[in-house]
Amino acid sequence: APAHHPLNATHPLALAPVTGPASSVDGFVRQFLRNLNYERGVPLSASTPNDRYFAFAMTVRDYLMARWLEDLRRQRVVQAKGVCYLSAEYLLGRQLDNNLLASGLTEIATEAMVACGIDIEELRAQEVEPGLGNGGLGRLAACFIDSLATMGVPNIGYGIRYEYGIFRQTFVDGQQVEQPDAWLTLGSPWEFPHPEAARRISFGGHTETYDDAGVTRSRWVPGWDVLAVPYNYMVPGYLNGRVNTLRLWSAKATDSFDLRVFNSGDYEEAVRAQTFAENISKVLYPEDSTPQGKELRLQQQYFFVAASIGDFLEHTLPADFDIHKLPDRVIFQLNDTHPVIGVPELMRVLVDERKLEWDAAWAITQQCFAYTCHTLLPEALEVWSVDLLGRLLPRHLEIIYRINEEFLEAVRERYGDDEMRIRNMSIIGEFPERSVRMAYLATVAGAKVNGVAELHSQLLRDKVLPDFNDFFPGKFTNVTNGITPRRFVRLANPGLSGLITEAIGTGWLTDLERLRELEAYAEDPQFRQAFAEVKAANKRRLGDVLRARDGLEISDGHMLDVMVKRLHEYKRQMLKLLHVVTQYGSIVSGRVAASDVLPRTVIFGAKAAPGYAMAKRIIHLINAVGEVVNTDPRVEGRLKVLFPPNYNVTLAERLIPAADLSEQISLAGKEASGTGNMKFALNGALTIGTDDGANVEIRQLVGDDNFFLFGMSEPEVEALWARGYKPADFYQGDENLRRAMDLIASGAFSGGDRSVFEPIVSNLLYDDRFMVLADYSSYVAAQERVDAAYVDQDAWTRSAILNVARSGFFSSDRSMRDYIERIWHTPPLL
Ligand code: B1H
Repeated sequence: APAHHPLNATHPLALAPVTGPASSVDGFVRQFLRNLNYERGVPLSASTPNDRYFAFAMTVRDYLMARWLEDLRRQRVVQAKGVCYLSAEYLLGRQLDNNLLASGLTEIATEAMVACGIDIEELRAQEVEPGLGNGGLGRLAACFIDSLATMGVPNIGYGIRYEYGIFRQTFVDGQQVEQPDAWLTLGSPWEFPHPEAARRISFGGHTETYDDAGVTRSRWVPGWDVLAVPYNYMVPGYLNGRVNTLRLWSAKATDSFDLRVFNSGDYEEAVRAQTFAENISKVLYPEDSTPQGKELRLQQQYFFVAASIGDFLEHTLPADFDIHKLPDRVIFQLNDTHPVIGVPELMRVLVDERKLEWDAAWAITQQCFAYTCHTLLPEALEVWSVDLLGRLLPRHLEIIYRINEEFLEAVRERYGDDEMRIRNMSIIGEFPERSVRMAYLATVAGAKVNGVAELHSQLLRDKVLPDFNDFFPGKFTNVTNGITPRRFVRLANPGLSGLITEAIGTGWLTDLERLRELEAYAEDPQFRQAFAEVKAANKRRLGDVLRARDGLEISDGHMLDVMVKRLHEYKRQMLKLLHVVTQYGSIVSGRVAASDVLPRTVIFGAKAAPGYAMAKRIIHLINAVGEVVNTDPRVEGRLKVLFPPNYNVTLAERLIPAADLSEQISLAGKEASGTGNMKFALNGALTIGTDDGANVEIRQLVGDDNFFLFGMSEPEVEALWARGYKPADFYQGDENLRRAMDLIASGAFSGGDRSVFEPIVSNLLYDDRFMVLADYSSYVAAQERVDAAYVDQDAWTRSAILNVARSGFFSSDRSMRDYIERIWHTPPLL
């Protein structure tokens, strides 16, 4: 340890174990006021809500600090194998309540604020959630690090401290307008900057060979560099005294930029150069599922991965560590292809810097990485043009070429000169331009490759990477996604949590399969009644939130039908909307009396990637339909469409517990897993869904009677494509569909202007890549079954309870156990 490290301090007080503040209301108040006075520099009487939020958060932090330091010390001493989770996204959500819960301080802290006359809700409202992710992939990373801390598994999460997270969505005349997410404006009490631990990250330049004692070696002569400054965040386990670390990197200009001021006197140019460097961690790319081959994005990826790998090797490992034993100490888990540039980076460090033989370095590298694939969409598989990669990271491109040569050599040895196969398996693609296929690089380098749900993993093996599966038997595996029950059940749904704990005790929060014990309670009328009351209370609570947040009203007695997720054609928000338009059309044409329609409020929440024109048009249409449906007196208020803007983790925590019906309606074979689907089931919503992603497993577990299945299966989708899909045939063949489409096309939702939504209509009629029209009739029929089932409230509630009782499998703790057993081999540190 360096000289300033506390382990080396000789003062007797420095040697005593660190203790947190006393766990009592008085102790909390004292520490809170101390933080307010000494950290914020204000007296309580003159403090702002933000001051009080900061002092409060710092007090919670102080309690966790002793555990954090102890965990860091223990991990240094034990040197057990741990997981470095490499992820470009962490969609954390608010931290305050989670950290209170984890430290067991909720009651003490609440009483302490009452004692000070402070409204704790006002403090909660101050926190801006760190939206450092797009959707499911980023939220998954956040759930995983929560579970690892709760299980006591050594883990560092590595990522990027974006100055601007996912944009804030607003609607202007029903259309999405993006605002920057300046989440750091008021600072964050949860982060610990460590500028002294900054690392220099290089880019550009060229490579050269040189003679190293008779051996010809290659080396990189970079052209420019930036500093990566780490910010640490606590990741507390649930009531187990453990705290892991999330380490996010922020870009800062190196002094070489500043020097140019003096050298050239060109101040403006120097400042420009600084801005250029600091742009690297400026903003999260808002494309979910469809990465753009932008240079800045590759810079971001290399920036955080090089900093993380370097940090782990030089900072976390002891100075005398034998690098050949690296696989015994760490597994770098690649969250999709975004961190895959870490593969050639580790090779570069081992070969160029540590002077290992290529083969030895490659053997180590192949054991130290594992790759999780999160998609099946071909357009989502990341590729980097050789041109760009070679300009930005010339040495890494050389290394990739050599990895590829040796790999293709091995393929040749195995299959002979099967040029077709070799071209198909090459890490370097040739069309439309020479480029590096990052998923292939990850597959070749990774010890394991996993998909995120059973169906997805099977399709990965059989359809996306069959040649690789053949070549690397045993490399492919599945780990079905999960969600943390601490945030998404305990915190989001205190009513349900209380009910569960009353029935089966507290163990379920860390052993979610124990929810099975609730099955018996599904038959208990009293329990059903209590369960239904919780759902009703959650709806009222959501109503309060939507009223205050957006001025929206939820009507009493309505079924809440919720579809929240990124806006993407494959997820098929249009299918849900066609159902709404169908119902609306039947009412206004008089075919169905409004009084015969089951009252429903349909809630959408979705952000569209700013450059995704069709997605934005669909958002516009949802708002336009809502505007008309909600105000047409003929509807008699029995059908409503609400679209609160800026769906995020904080809103999800209110929406999901209030939902009756969960919409999981992607085209089969397109949604890798989904994780919202799990959150809804665990909060007692019934699912209407296709046989896609993890829906398949949800349905198997909860049972067909408690799940509304519709639509084509994946093989049926394939078969229809093979026959030749003509969406217009479905339009012609279904009167309801024709009416709904015609209503949109007629301008009924655009003040008579037929041109506004024409691109949506013609896309569905003549292209419809995601087969909305093909699944329409099956969907509408399933919705009729939903309507019929909802009439029997008691039976519905029974099904909802069974959904909760049978969904324990979807805890991210279980996902972590699967990763540990199948991939990582990193047991908990007890
Ligand atoms: C998922 C992404 C994704 N899959 C590229 N792929 C991104 C791809 O910034 N980018 O370029 C961002 C995100 N995200 C999602 O991962 C899947 O669609 C879900 O089905 C899955 O549940 C989730 C977690 O595995």
